[in-house]
Amino acid sequence: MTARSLVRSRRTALVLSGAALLVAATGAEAAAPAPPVPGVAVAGPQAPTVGFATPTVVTLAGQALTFANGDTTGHDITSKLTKPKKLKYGKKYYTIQVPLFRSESVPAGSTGPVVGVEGLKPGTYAFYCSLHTGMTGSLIVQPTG
Ligand SMILES: [Cu+2]
Repeated sequence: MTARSLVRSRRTALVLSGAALLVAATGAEAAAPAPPVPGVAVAGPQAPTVGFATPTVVTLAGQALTFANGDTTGHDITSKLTKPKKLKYGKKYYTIQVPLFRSESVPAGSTGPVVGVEGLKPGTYAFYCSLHTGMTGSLIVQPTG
């Protein structure tokens, strides 16, 4: 082996080990779990005037959403989109429209679940407070993995 070919093979070895490091780093990044997503919507003081403290809320698909009301009056979270729901009354069936997701009216200083969020597909969903329709926001459901 000449001196020149020895230098060349050492260089090749260095480049290869660099590539191995790069692959290892990329692999570690891909294996890292998705960052946690808050899953909490918040109303703060003066919410009927200033709106939700979290006008944009983010969850992962399948994740629950909690509504925390830090205001001095009750609020809720109601989706703008509705879905049909069949009801039987006597012998007849009726179809009514219900929100895709909603919370009960949450009293001041309390928290409550926003029912129906876990079943949402990834996407962006507009919501409002049915007691103060000027309070509006967006829920972004992110895909998992
Ligand atoms: Cu409200």
